[in-house]
Amino acid sequence: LQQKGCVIWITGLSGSGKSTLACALCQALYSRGKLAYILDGDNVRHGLNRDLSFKAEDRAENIRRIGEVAKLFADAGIICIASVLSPYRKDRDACRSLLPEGDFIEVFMNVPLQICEARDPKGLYKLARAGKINGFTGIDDPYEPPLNCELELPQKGNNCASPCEMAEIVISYLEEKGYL
Ligand code: GGZ
Repeated sequence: LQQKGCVIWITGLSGSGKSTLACALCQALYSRGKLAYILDGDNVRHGLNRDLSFKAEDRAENIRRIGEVAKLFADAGIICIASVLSPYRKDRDACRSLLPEGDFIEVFMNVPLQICEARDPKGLYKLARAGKINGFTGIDDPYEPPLNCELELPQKGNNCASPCEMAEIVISYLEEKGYL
């Protein structure tokens, strides 16, 4: 097998750009002839995880299942990109522990709440502020930022980085670590 699998776990608030980065990264990998697959929390919740709500134990189960599926992809030699809000540190760490050392690459989309809320692409922050969604991450449910992630984006002093530029930063990391 030519390709070594791994999991790129993108965490961050709603509206921080996780899905956008996942798409840009997937395209950058395809253009290099590498097989990649995106598991997006929001999408997976329409099928495999359609029985789960946003209460803490259901989020934990959502993340556990996505972590297990991501591991299967990595075992198959595929670069699996998981774009999942995954607000609780212990749930992300449990996914990390499923994989061999180095194969779980945590990418933190470090975008302040204020900016995510201003973007509000789906109008969900507005609904949460109006009390129409309860337990919305960042409003009335916590987000625990990673303490030891492999990458943080956008990088310091580069708030204008485009999704493609951020994808290239991840690509460089993968090259450096021998995954590409
Ligand atoms: C957070 C919510 C909620 C609540 C619906 N809290 O911008 P989006 O829309 O696409 O990202 C959010 C997505 C999060 O799903 P995940 O499966 O990634 O979350 S978790 O890891 O916490 O299980 C948002 C939408 O679902 N959404 N209600 N209450 N985000």
